[in-house]
Amino acid sequence: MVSIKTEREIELMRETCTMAAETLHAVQEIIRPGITTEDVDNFVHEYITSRNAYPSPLNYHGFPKSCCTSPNEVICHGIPSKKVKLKDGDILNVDVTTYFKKYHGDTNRTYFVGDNVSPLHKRLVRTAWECMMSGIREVAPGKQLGDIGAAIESIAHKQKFSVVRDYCGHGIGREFHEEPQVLHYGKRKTGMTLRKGMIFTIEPMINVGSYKTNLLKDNWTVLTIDKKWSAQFEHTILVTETGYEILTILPGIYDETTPPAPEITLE
Ligand code: EYF
Ligand code: CO
Ligand code: CO
Repeated sequence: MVSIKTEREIELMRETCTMAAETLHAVQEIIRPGITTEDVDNFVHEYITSRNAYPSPLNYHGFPKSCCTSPNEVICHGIPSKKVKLKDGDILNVDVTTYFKKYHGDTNRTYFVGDNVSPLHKRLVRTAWECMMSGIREVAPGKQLGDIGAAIESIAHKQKFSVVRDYCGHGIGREFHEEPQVLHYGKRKTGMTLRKGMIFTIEPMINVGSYKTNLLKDNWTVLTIDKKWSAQFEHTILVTETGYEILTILPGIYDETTPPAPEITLE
């Protein structure tokens, strides 16, 4: 059952989602060569708990940390660790979910570490962002989930990148993960029809090489099967009367007009 949020619930979702977006904005300031992914986790934990909120990943299905940190060939659910030190030229996805006033807000971004990210990996990150935005632009009452997946796939494939199929977006609200599952691939005019008041994430994972995944023995960390790099962006989206509202943007600071690597133009 997909829940249709009331006006009061939407207000509460705006609050938690804004906090998640503010956390990611603050994280940007600490990302540099030499820090560890545990430093990122400590920062996220302190930022969220000092605002009387809770980091949703902590203890979720037993997850041991407050956010996911996924560098380079890690697709998602990377566990922050003092053994993982960031290097100039790396990329790092940080995935933050806040639980505030009983509602979850979920967002992630892929950051450049230092000034020496390769042109290929800059294009990968820019493409992942364009994929997410193209999926978001499909959202409106009467449109179908397959329209979102088809839009994402078409942008990724034009760049000769692949779309991860094993992990997907999800409904969100009182629960971290609710129905529906939001696939990042698919066919237009297929799948569930969108209705005003639905809230879900769109979070495509885009790979340089194969779309296939490899779950590490820790049972959390998801890697690309060929060790080529992967990038991801995520927003929490409300279906409105006429289209969509992105709940995890910071207007004028981080919104539809602020792509990563703006110097790149995609063919
Ligand atoms: C193989 C978890 C991880 N699940 C999802 C638990 O939606 C998320 N990000 O946008 C999301 C974040 C986390 C998460 C953090 C921990 N988990 C459950 C089952 C398998 C798994 O990884
Ligand atoms: Co997330
Ligand atoms: Co999510």
